[in-house]
Amino acid sequence: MNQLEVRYPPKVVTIGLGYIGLPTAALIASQKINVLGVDVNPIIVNTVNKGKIHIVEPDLDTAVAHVVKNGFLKASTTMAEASIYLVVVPTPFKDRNEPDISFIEIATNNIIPFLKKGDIYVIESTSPIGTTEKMRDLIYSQRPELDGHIYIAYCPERVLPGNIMHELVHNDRVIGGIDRKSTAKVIAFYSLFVKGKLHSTNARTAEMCKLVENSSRDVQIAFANELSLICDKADINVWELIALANEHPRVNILQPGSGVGGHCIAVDPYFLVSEYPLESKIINTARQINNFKSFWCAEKIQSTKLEFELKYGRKASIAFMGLAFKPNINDLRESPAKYIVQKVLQNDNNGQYFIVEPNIMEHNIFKLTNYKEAVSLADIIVFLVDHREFKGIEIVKDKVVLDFCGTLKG
Ligand code: SAJ
Repeated sequence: MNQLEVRYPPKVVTIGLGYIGLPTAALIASQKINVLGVDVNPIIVNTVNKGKIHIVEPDLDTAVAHVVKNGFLKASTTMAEASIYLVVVPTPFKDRNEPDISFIEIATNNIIPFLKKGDIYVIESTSPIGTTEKMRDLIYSQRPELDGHIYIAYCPERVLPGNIMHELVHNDRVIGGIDRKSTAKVIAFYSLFVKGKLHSTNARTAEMCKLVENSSRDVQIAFANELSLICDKADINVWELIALANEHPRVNILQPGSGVGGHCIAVDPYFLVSEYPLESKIINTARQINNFKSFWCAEKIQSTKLEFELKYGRKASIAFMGLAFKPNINDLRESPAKYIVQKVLQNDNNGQYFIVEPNIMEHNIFKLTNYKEAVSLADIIVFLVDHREFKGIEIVKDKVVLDFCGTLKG
């Protein structure tokens, strides 16, 4: 039997039952380890205790139903004693894009009274550099007798929404302890449920690694978006250009789109920019370029609409194809497509619009239209998200098409 299971009664508390916390809790529980999932939201807690889920993620429903039924996962709004505590709460922004670690602090303060020698404390939440050390100091300031007797580490998640249940198991992880014994102990714990490699480092490097991974993707997407702006002016097809450039053995340009959205890549780079503004020039510029791309798309739609109206002497109708923050998901958080639709509608709310999002049934603000119907009714068709449903869609010749995400590139 694994040494860890002998030393510690296998009881884990995950604080936060969101997009990462709930799948993580279910995965650990699937190893027949007792897990308590703690969340401030009683609706989420009740949902999980019924074996149901509050988010859309493939395979998560069956995983949660199974472990709740077998008694390995329970949810609660209140903390309980355990041996291993995982903090998986959000880190939102304060004013001026500064990260707000108050949820991590609150979770840690709730854990502190339960801590005992030999326990493990891990932060998974995306965090500014130095957060794990700050929490170590907070813990030891209240419980000095534990100094050097608990294991503290940072272990960021890397999973892609839509493929979380697979990636949680198979992705490599970076684990950074506040000291070597913490790193080793936390690696031993994660090896119970992760099949990917577990790479050891210190807490600060692990924190920065998470921020750098998402900033790197943001910078690369900004390059593609910048090319799309140049190509628009130079009358060059950006999709063909990138495909040709990528034939070079050492070039791998990503795809331009209607901007960068989601709760990670559009957010995490600010954690570096806000703390290291002088040093993070490319990262900051990439954020600006990707934000500008959405603004530019909205402007382009408006000028195209105006041109149409001047040419035909009547109002143009527009089909907005996609609202999600990326293809083939139903998540609208920080979605550039949603921003663009809102911006166009705000500027002219008397127009005729068909808003399409095949991954959701209904929306509380937007009236949704079936995508085939929208394409046949609208004068101007705007592809905002490269959903699989839109591929190969037939568009009659007299329509004006704005393809911001390469749906028609073939
Ligand atoms: N996008 C483009 N062009 C591309 C690729 C993406 O415009 O070529 C856009 C997407 O449409 C979307 C945004 O970028 O609006 C982000 O999408 P994504 O698929 O790149 O990433 P996320 O936000 O779903 O997940 C990212 C992942 N990070 C990296 O790939 C470095 C994931 O592994 C992380 O776990 C996740 O952030 C997170 O939670 O931090």
